Amino acid sequence: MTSPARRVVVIPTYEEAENVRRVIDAVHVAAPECEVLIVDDNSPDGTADLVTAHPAYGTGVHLLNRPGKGGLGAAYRAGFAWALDQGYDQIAQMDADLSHPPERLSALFAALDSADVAVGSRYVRGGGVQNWAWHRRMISRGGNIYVRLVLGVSVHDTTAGYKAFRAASLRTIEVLDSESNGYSFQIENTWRADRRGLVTAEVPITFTDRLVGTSKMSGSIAREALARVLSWRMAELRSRGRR
Ligand SMILES: Nc1nc2c(ncn2[C@@H]2O[C@H](COP(=O)(O)OP(=O)(O)O)[C@@H](O)[C@H]2O)c(=O)[nH]1
Ligand SMILES: [Mg+2]
Repeated sequence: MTSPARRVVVIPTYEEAENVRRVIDAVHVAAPECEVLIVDDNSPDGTADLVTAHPAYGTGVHLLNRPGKGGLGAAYRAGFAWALDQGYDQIAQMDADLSHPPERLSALFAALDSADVAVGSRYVRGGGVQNWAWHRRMISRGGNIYVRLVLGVSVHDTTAGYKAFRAASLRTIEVLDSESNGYSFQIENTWRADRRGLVTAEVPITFTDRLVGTSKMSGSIAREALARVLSWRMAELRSRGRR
């Protein structure tokens, strides 16, 4: 008999004291076998202290403490490096603010039976967005159209932050060598998975805007994404030209 897959979900936090305990507990209710790794960038609001105070700290709950706010991509690289090193078989990622429904975590992991990467998707049948301001909807929709046009990937929700990977998939996409500091990390991995021939499944989810705490989205994060997507495509065209 094969042993069950070891699972972990990596959750980056910056100033998520109001959410961190709730998201950990919601994951443990929805997917009791799944451990949680919080990657905190030394949040001034004491997010990390709430993690170490959790009754499951050291068993089902883990903490990576980083020295300061270094961006979402950097936090995820640190979290994924830890998870790969610890030998988990399946590694998921989600936001701390409960925008990503923990009830869908099991469906994401289950999709890994037949796919290398599972994307929690707002933009397939059955998926959606709730309570999001119109300008965030526009940025998300417009961003996805831009990415699909420029990079030509078939995934509908290329900016999704709710995903699950087989450990081998993270190695195949060389996630630890990704370039993005900010939210373009999500696009970069979707694109790398596509180009390296991995099978990506989209699992419908409803994304609900955070009820508490504030968004860390910024103009510089959006500009980084626009510029990187273009530079990745240019690099591809240049290397095709050389061949
Ligand atoms: N560790 C870390 N987490 C971050 C950073 N920036 C954002 N996050 C986390 O990434 C997740 C998504 O950020 P959020 O502000 O909700 O973005 P939005 O949903 O696009 O408005 C949340 O869990 C944040 O706490 C960062 O620089 N470092
Ligand atoms: Mg959010």
